[in-house]
Amino acid sequence: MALVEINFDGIIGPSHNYAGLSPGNIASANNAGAVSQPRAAALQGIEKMRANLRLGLAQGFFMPLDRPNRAWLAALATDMGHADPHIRAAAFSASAMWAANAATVSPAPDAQDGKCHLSAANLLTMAHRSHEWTGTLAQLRLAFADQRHFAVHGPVPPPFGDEGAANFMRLCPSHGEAGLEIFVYGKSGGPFPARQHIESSKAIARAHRLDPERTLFIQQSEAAIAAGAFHNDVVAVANERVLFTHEQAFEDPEAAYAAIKAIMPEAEIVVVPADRVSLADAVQSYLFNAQLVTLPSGEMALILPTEAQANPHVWGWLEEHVAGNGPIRRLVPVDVRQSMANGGGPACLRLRVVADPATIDQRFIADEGKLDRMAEMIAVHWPDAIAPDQLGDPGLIEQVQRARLALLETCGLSELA
Ligand code: SUG
Repeated sequence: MALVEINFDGIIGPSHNYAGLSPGNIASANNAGAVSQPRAAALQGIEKMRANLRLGLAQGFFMPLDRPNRAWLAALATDMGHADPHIRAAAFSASAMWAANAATVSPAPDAQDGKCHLSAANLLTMAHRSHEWTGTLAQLRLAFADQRHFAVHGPVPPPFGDEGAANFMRLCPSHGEAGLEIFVYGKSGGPFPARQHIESSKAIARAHRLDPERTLFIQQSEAAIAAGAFHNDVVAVANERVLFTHEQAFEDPEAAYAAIKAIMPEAEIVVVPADRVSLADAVQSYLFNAQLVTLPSGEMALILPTEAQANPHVWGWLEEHVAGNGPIRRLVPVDVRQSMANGGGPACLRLRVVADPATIDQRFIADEGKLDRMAEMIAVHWPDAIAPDQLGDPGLIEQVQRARLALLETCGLSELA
């Protein structure tokens, strides 16, 4: 069985808007009240997938969730016509696009039962994300229905926050071999919420039947959270034997590196020093919110937002790294500006699953033809623009619901309706 890394991107939903719903996420706060462009946003996401396919990478996708979430509003004894504005915005958010937050995934070689485990994240720290998991779980159960190969778990119960793979890294000699799983958690007390609680990470490690000898729990630095790294994947990313990290990503970096090396001596830790790239530059440019991938040639590439190219400190450091002997051999900037303006870079938009693609429901696997058909659908149905005061507009709500149903039908996934 050939295990490969497949990136599942969240299709950017037709209700994409800037409501400023995520305290601690600087881009979301700065763009609160701006007019969004859902059609352009979704097409940027499709182009990112297309570019990855052309690099020879395996690509999948997840459908947008049904928004507004009427069941959630009903549980709050309200509806879009009557809800308070912040509840209305939370019900309407397209935040499920950031698929890195959908689940934590432990590939089969790491689990004692030899299955790939996926745990839907509860995302309970942010109201607008706390109701994603029901739709996400339904989709995971469909895509990874083959129980010989996959075990799909529901979310960790409250009050323990879990943000899925955004606070999770895996180091391994190659994707298909047993690896070291690293859970990064935050401690409350700073100016912004610490969204990933250690209790959740430990529960997931147990549910996934991981080997405790090859599992680490590392504390995210409080300075990073305070600087706007609301998820660890804003300041660090791993691929195979390489960890690419900001110097201030972890509360005790030297202890973290030593613990990693003790389990995996061949790990290569590339640290970007704070005197070259400040935490503020890292958060503004999303340099680390990149897809660090192994190309078919065996070389590693960093698929990163164009904002990183525009930041001279960041780009200068990267160019030096590539010119030298560092493990990252190629830089591939992608335009995901609509998502970036809500604090979601290339890495936020994808969930990594290491599996044999043949064991996954093929309706979730991308090829160029499917991407073409999706792009056509999006061009016809996705709203051109959404201003924050439009969120309760019945005409917009109807358009958003119809648009999603049209995409589901195009992908043969109407059963998710
Ligand atoms: O949870 N933004 C998302 C961005 C998630 C990024 N994901 C990762 N780092 N993996 C969040 O903060 C903004 C929504 C708004 O403000 O309307 C938002 O939810």
